[in-house]
Amino acid sequence: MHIPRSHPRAESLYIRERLVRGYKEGLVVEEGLLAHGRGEMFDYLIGERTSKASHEAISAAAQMLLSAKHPVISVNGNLAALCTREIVQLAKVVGAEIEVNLFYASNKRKRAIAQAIKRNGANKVLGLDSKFSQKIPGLESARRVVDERGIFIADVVLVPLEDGDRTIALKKFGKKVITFDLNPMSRTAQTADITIVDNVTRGMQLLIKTCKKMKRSTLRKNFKFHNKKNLNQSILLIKNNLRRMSRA
Ligand code: PTJ
Repeated sequence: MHIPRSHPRAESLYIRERLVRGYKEGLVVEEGLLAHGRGEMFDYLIGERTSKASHEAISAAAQMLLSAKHPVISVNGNLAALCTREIVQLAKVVGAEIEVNLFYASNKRKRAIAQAIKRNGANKVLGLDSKFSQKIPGLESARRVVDERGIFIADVVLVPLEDGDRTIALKKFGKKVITFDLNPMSRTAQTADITIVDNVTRGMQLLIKTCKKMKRSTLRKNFKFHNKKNLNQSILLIKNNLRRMSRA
């Protein structure tokens, strides 16, 4: 479908197209399309742009990733479809491993996702070889199966579009968790160490830029970030936008 650039919602329609293409190529599950719809609704409520609070969260995430000893980017179907190139770029900038980890797991989809990432320049993608499988304790879903060279030994895990149970399990397992979630009230958003309330399509690009800039300057060793306070700013932004819309 041709979407004219002048269309008022061109950007979100392009994003939707990318996700549908990902679905047709076998990267995304049907449930992923539904999850995206949920995200679109929250994106609308935050004004479809990166807020001041999200810029702060991105800055904190860059600090955490660059200071990590063994950072890992956890990739699911939606992230693979929306940010294939960015996953590889970010991994290179911060020296992270890339691991495929799916809620609705199948080997076929894992392979399709890994191939798409490799086509965009990654040499290595973890999470496919059962020889290296380990389990995160306290988790029932397929996402408990992780790679012993990746998430299992990671100190910092970036888990965009995550489900609440795994965030809690990862935290209990001693990991620092960074997430992208457009819903500031979700269990993942509320449980992670750093939640970036932004569309992953905008946020990943900004995170890469911020990491590149920070690498050139000095990293602050003991940076402080209050996730709950930051999330409250996003909730307030939604409240104010709703109030403005209902007054108009
Ligand atoms: O590929 P799989 O098998 O691992 O499955 C992935 C999905 C996304 C289906 C699975 O993780 C899932 O069901 O996720 P949830 O629990 O629906 O959570 C998705 C969260 O991400 C929701 O809070 C959405 O608001 C949010 N979200 C959706 N699209 C975006 C987003 N956040 C940032 N950017 C988006 N583009």
